Amino acid sequence: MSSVAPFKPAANFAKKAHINTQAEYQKLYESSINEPENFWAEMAEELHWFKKWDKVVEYDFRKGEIKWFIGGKLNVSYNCLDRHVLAGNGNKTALLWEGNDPAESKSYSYSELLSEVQKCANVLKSNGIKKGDRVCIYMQMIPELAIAMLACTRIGAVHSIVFGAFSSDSLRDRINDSACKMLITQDSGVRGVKQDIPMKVNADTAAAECPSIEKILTVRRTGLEVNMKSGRDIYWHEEMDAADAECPVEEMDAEDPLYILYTSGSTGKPKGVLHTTGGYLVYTSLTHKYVFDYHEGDIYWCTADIGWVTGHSYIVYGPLANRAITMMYEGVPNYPDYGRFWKIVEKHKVNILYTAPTAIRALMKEGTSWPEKYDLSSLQLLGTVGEPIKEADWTWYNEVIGKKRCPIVDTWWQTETGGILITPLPGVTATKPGSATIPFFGVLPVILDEQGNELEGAAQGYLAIKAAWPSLMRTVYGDHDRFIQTYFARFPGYYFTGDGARRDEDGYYWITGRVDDVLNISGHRIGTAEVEGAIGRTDGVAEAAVVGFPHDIKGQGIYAFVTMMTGVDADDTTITAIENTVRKLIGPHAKPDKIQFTPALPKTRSGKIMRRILRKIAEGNVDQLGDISTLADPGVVTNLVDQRQ
Ligand code: 7RM
Repeated sequence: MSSVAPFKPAANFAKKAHINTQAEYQKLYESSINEPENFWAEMAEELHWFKKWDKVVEYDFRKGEIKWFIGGKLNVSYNCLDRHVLAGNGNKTALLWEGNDPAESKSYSYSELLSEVQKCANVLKSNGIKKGDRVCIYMQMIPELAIAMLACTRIGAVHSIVFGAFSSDSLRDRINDSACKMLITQDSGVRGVKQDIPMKVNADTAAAECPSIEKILTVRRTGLEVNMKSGRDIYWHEEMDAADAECPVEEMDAEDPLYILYTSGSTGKPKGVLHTTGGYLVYTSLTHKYVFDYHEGDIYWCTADIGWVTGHSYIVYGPLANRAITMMYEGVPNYPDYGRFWKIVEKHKVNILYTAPTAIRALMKEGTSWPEKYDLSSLQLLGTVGEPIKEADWTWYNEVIGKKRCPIVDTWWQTETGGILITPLPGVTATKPGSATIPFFGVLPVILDEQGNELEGAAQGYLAIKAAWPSLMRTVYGDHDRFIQTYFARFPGYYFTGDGARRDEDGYYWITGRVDDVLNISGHRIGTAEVEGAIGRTDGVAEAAVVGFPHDIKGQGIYAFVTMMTGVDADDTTITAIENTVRKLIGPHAKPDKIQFTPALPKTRSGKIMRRILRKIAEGNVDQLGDISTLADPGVVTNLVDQRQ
């Protein structure tokens, strides 16, 4: 829990914000909860519909049935492009692209993007893709990725994007799960120091075991010579050159599938999260406008990769539906050096920056000299997503990057939720470092106890959502029963998030982490995130991950894996310091039983700590580590096992 007083939005920020009084937020929130049909009908009017819906919403969580804007007809590409061009805004910038190489950047106006998307849609069509067909996209962060997505939506094809760092095996499994007909990729990719990520080679390896793939469309990014199989493989530039520049849009039903995105569950194979058309676009555009307080002309940069949901909703669909200027970056935060993010902010005069705590920690570890080299005065608003942010990291972001001028929106959501559910509204909500604060319009979070009782007031328990919102996933592709079992069975009548949360006396939500990470130490419920936050506030500590292990007396003991800042060595006094900090910030019951220092934590390529592996190591089951292929650096594990306490 934060010890500092809440941070009120700066007066000059609040003055120009879309929503800037508590009364206004309250009024809108209440109407969204009390009269959801009226509220969402009004919000949906912001989009273009070929045909209005007959009914706003119908759902039954027990059956996993969710429908929004029933009978409505619209098209995502039309809403993101044509609509703006037809309104006379074709010359306005849509997409800014910054290459991995600092000398490379590009920009597309709305007209230019529309013309590329139409050509690409024709390429898909002439290669046999029809409405409802699945198209797998396996690319790095290049403009053609966004163009391909929008082209799919134009003709009603369903995209399934596989993050560009996944192996060919993962790619194969995802293609096969949804029987994709086409695979779109690039010759090879550049990302940080990596200059030849073998995208087409991986695509070929995967496709060899994917009977559904009829065509592979390859963008030439690096010029690397790749194998082109005749009859199957086609080049993007050749097809685009030959394609007609006009492609009419398909009128889609609001509930027609828009995309599939695979996400890992706690067990088993990845789930194909399915999102549909109308509700998703209404919700992502609305949240993008209000959470980031987007105003015309603002330069908006979400640093996520489009291979994850954050990139889908908040690089491409939400921003483009709002006619925003959205930036896409091909590289990594530390290439060619730790100043790159700040150099990009200065170069493009970025106003809104949305990134992840893991990136903040990585940059913070290198000290303040990097951000100090650059002019960050264009920044007006900062955002975070993906995991709870520690107070020290929040403070660094606020002071060193935002110069205490920029509100920070800590946005809680999931692949499954499609859009941001718990977040401050930057012109209104006083923030508390580490809290995602309050629900967005139409979102009714509840805290449940073990038996599924709703807890009132300040409380801690399971985070569930009591009513449907428009961008909630509709099914697990090909396995509706798994959808029901995973999200609606544990607490009937609610959507269960899989997260634990605490609500404080002001009604603010504090995400404590996945519930499989909640520890029970001598009957005390302790969030691993809480202990990690405390350890992280010890001098010299860069990052910590905490898991449980079986303990004879306490039931569960606390095992902490700790990484020190670059150049800081851990010794016995560090252990004492950590124990003292934990005791002081949480209580003696949260003191780690074991502390293992490690040069690095095992992380997925999206930066999430793989606790499953740490738990096995902590439990001593080092022969049961399971699949470690999704780790960014599998080598980390050997060291962890060797140094086990
Ligand atoms: C957007 C995204 C979802 C899980 C979720 C949480 C954790 C995400 C926050 C957060 C604390 C946040 N989708 N999470 N945002 N925890 N504060 N602001 O990350 O599907 O990849 O992950 O991430 O545990 O359940 S995701």
